[in-house]
Amino acid sequence: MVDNTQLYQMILAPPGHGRLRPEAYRMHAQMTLFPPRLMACLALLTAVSVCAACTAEAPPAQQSATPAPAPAVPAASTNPMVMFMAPQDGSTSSSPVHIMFGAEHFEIAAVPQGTVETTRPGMGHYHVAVDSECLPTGETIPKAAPWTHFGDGKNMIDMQLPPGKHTLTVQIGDDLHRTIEGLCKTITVTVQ
Ligand SMILES: [Cu+2]
Repeated sequence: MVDNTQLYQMILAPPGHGRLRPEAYRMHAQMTLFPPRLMACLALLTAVSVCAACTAEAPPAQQSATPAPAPAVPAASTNPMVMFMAPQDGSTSSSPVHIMFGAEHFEIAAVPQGTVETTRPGMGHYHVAVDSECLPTGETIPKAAPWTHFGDGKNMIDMQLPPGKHTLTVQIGDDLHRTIEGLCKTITVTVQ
């Protein structure tokens, strides 16, 4: 026997309860239309197409692996270095000689004002010497001839030189005027 309350609940069933039925029917229909074996085939096809995509993308991956050594070359050239922008090595010029320095992968900066007790990594200033070689690494560059300090951070000077052949040396020193490994360059010029 179904009393009135049960009948009422059957007629006015909660909406959620009502939706379960069509859902179940849809699932049943899917199982009928796409039985597990077909679903397995579809899954396999999907896997094959994914693998095909992998194969298609494989050649670019190999191509990008081939030029990989190329960036290693610029990486090696990131070493700090110093050079003469002018005059050219082996050139002849009249006095005063216009001398200009350049640096790569190193920051040229004026020595800080006041008492300097520490150095700033990767920063320094130019020094030039006439008829003198590079000083050993870590040595303090004398504030005397033949050395000229560019503690203001400048990179050029017009220098009076006697006629004849001269060597010019540019060497970077840190804020305590100590030489840094690899940051020295010597050229030869002839003054008319
Ligand atoms: Cu100095």
